[in-house]
Amino acid sequence: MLDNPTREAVTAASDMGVERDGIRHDWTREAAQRIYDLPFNELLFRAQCVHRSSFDPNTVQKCQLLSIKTGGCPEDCSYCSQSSRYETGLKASKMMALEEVLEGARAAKANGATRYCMGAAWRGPKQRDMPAVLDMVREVKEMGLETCMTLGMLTDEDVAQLRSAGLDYYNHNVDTSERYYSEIITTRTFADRIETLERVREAGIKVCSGGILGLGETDADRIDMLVTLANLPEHPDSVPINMLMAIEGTPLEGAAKVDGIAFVRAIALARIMMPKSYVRLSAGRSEMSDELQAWCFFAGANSIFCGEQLLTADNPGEDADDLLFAKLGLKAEAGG
Ligand code: SAM
Ligand code: DTB
Ligand code: SF4
Repeated sequence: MLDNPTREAVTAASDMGVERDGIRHDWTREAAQRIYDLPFNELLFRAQCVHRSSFDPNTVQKCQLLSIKTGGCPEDCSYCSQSSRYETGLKASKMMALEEVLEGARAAKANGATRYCMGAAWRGPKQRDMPAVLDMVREVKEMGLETCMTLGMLTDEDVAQLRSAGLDYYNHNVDTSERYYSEIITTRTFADRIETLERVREAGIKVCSGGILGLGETDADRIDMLVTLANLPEHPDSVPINMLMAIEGTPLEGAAKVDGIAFVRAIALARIMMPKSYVRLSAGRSEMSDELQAWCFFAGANSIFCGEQLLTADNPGEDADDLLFAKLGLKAEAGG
């Protein structure tokens, strides 16, 4: 005879400190590792229980990306197509005109996106760029979309300006564990990233922060990265989990593929440790099977990037996603 699996899972979840509203900021690597290492069925069942306590399990948020300033970036992020240090064949371009950004936002809205995420290939914005960026925030917001920007490191002045323009979210990923970080990026530190996240949070802008799997990191690095996010003073509102899209010409062009089961485990761990955050199944979906994506949704991912392009790389596009949502009986979250 089987024990009552639901009660068992709830009791175990409570041992892990994730019962009721489930917000904890004192995760240890050991506690996280124990969850990550659970038998797969057990882990997914627990993640699904946690997921259902805060979210409708059949609704997925759709966000659309736009690169408002592409390429020519001075930073050396080893995974990135936009760093000027690598020959990736990407053509650098100037900042996009406001009307083009709004055109993209209108199309995104028509496709069911509720958030528009605008990214620039900068170490951080220059003061001279800010007026145009702030206009984009104001006008996209005016269209009834949530606004998100990812512009690199921010100063106090930058966050104050973004806040007063009404920016809803700022994306800045920790990318990997503190230990592994310097293997991937040398032009700014893990501490720099945490500092920008702190500024954003203190200014009252919602935080979007996650990372990438597939940079050559170990399971322990993946767990440490998620523990860092879960132990921030507030859990990020959105946690994008990217699977590396290996870009030709970057130092990581030949990186080994991430094991799908390990990827699902990371999603489940993010869901359990940050029960009220949107966990976004981010870059890499164009190389994932429907089955792998389905497992990610079951493990607690409830947000995706929609559209045919991420910033510079491919994404499945509307037709493929419509089909996937229909097969899985998922619906897109309604806009405000
Ligand atoms: N330049 C800004 C910055 O780095 O903060 C904003 C844009 S940057 C491209 C945003 C994030 O996208 C990175 O932090 C990284 O997590 C993710 N990303 C970039 N290239 C990727 C790739 N090839 N595969 C997966 N994720 C990637
Ligand atoms: C995030 O975590 N992933 C997005 C968004 N935040 C800015 C970017 C993914 C980029 C994938 C590679 C590319 O398009 O160049
Ligand atoms: Fe530049 Fe951002 Fe790419 Fe790093 S991830 S090289 S900062 S665009």
